[in-house]
Amino acid sequence: MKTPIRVAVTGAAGQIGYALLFRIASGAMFGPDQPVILQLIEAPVDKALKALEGVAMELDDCAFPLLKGIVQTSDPAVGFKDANWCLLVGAKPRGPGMERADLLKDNGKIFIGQGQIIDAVAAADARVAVVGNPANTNCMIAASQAKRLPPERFTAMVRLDQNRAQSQLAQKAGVDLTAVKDIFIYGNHSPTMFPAFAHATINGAPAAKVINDDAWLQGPFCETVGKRGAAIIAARGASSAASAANALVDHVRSLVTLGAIHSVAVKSNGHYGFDANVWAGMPVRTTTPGSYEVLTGYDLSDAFSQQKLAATNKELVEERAFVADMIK
Ligand code: NAX
Repeated sequence: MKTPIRVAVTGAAGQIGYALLFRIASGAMFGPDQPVILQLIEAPVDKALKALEGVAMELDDCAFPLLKGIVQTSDPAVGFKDANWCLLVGAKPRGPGMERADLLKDNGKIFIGQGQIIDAVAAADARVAVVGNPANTNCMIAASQAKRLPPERFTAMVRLDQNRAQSQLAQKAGVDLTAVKDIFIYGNHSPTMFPAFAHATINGAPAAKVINDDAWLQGPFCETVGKRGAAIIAARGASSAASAANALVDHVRSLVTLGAIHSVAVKSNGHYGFDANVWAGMPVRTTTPGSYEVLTGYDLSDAFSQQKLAATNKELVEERAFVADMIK
């Protein structure tokens, strides 16, 4: 039996948490032979902590053979202690009439604190994956506080957007989902994201040729993927939860699977025209478990791609400017 890995999850009693924890405990994230200890962190609010108790009871009741322990806490120093993976799902939601700058600042405070504590108490090999929105900038903020853990260890999730794009392309082409490959998300997890279809393939042929409808690819396709979250809220009356949890399972699973090629928001080193030090979605290949190299060889020099990349980069730079005084 392998040594259990410690997986810290913030926002554990939230709706994504509820769809996520059972998948981790069942082995979907780290594999069917990897035991886990779940370290569940909630806000110091009675209602949330009470709900967390209920979630932990349900985890017990699943009798998952791989689940070797559950920690419940509102103290991040306890929750992140020795964690190998820190999944930052909890965040403050945008309230009615709240400005984007205020949301960024309120969440900035949370992610500054969590970045510092993770850096201080998590395991030497700790990896961090951020889901709580605005995910890219929250990730940048957390990484900015780390002195021990390198910034490459901090990733934000754009996998839900990749999965959405893959599904849309398959439906449009009338093919099985698995026929669609190499569709990657560039930039921010927001409606400005760019699902770059230029290099996507369908049954090995260029997706643009198979679909043969540039107006759809540049218009409704990009728009549907970018605004899918809002469409789900409009239909369901609540934001994406099961699909978001599933995407986080995919995000981490791909990051621990050697050779996997997938979209992750990572620290930019200027690739694809992104400003250095914003966290932008781009394609990576997993090199060793938890580590990756950015794939820089995709040609996105055409005018449409350049305009999309510039727009999402601009938004990331603006978000960084909103919180610049906090991360000095
Ligand atoms: P919920 O409001 O259901 O749950 C959030 C939970 O986080 C709550 O239980 C709350 O008590 C907890 N929390 C708040 N502050 C905390 C803190 N400082 N420490 C620990 N826990 C804390 O939201 P849910 O639907 O689960 O969504 C969670 C986050 O994911 C939101 O920020 C949401 O916007 C974001 N999303 C990101 C996606 C992505 O693709 N990157 C897609 C789905 C989702 O919208």
